[in-house]
Amino acid sequence: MPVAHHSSLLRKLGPHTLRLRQFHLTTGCADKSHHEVLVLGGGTGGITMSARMRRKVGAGNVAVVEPSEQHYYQPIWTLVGAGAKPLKMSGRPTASVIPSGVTWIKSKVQELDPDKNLVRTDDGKELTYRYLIVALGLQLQYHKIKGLPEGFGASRIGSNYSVNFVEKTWRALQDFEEGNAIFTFPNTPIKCAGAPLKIMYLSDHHFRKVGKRSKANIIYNTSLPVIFGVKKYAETLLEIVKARNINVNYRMNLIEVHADKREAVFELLDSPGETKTFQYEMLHVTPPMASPDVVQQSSLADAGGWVDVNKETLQHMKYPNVFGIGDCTNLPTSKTAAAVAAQSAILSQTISKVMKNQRPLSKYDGYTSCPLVTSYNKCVLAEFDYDGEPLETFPFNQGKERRTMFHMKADLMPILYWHALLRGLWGGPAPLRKLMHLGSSK
Ligand code: FAD
Ligand code: UQ1
Repeated sequence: MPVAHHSSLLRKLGPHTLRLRQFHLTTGCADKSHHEVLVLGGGTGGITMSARMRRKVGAGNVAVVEPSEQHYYQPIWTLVGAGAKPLKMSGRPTASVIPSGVTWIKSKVQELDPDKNLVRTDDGKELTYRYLIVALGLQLQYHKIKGLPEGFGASRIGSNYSVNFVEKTWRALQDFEEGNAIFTFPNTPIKCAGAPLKIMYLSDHHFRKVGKRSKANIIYNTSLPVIFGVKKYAETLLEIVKARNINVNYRMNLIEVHADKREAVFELLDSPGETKTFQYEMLHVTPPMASPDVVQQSSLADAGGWVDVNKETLQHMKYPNVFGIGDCTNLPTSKTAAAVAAQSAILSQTISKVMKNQRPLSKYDGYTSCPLVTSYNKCVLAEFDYDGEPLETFPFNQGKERRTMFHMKADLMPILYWHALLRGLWGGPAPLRKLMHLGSSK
């Protein structure tokens, strides 16, 4: 019987029958399953931890919840936006990165109920677990800027942060004729805080390569009071800005885009109520970001909405069988894949101890890294810890622009990502650093 006929018949039969039918649907169709280890999110942190947990408890005891058919290596989008790599090299089918034998639950997490060790999905599944690893990443909030995301339908505007808009950055760079090239940094925590700068430096180099640099006024409008949070690298980045005649404006936050008129409106964060409007020939938008709604609405969140974990062990502050990794957590370090790598090694050790009813011992030091691409062949490899102290892998000064570091970022890192990190075989460069600095305290 067609559904429409079926429901009109039920309506005729009255409210009692309707209630019965609802009861039947919710009880009869509830799809329940239990997993020893349940991983939420199949991005960098989720796949990495699935691989590590598979080794620990066996593939049959691990499941990962991820709605997307494609898994993306996001760090390469910096080079895609600059036309140096094709977008297609950033994605692989999720099915191909799920560790073999691990269950892929192709659904979206809708509700977290850690008091009942329960997760609900948008398609009505109820998943219970013994141990939960939350790796849900963060949400991009283009909609918080008036005129976006619909403004991306126009030309001369792009954003390396989204698979949908990253190729528009390269289009805008190619279409550039004369005027302001504006790069923004929002008033929220973001992933890879160097990425808004990298595309600016690459644009400068691109304009020089095609002979248009004299026609471009490059402007970096950032909500922050500094160019980069770590002094050592900020000094280098400021020298480059000066040498290449780039204008940096601090405490400016993009709030509105009139894509039809090519106008960008910024609020002046230190003069409440005041705004400044810029005409642009090209605009690169870094959107505001926040923890996923499903995390914010749960008892796993801290006051800021992020998963509230112990800074050293990554164990949840309230629920000892829950753990967090990556961008969705409140770990006070820069949100990067490099940080996820270091966190994954620590979290594995934490979970091993918790599974044996012992106290976790290993301590995450906040290691994170940002390969600050400064041109089509140079890079400053920033590496630092919770205190913003440099924690460099190589035995040379990484505060300098280097060709070797560019090739590491562009050619070596993707291999390390797909073949080592996602297989749970790369826990960050700490062992390499110790080897390279034999005899020193780092
Ligand atoms: P993600 O990898 O984003 O994964 C989150 C996953 O959760 C996604 O697969 C998503 O589909 C899924 N998800 C979301 N909501 C739900 C839900 N409700 N239910 C189920 N699943 C859900 N890092 C570096 O180390 N070096 C770099 O040079 C670098 N450059 C970058 C440049 C750019 C332009 C960008 C965008 C990022 C860059 N990063 C870089 C950052 C890096 O990509 C992230 O920090 C890293 O991917 C974080 O991993 P994650 O697992 O926390 O989140
Ligand atoms: C890293 O481990 C990592 O994760 C795989 C990245 O993401 C792509 C990075 O960008 C960097 C720089 C590291 C750190 C690795 C080394 C060898 C310094």
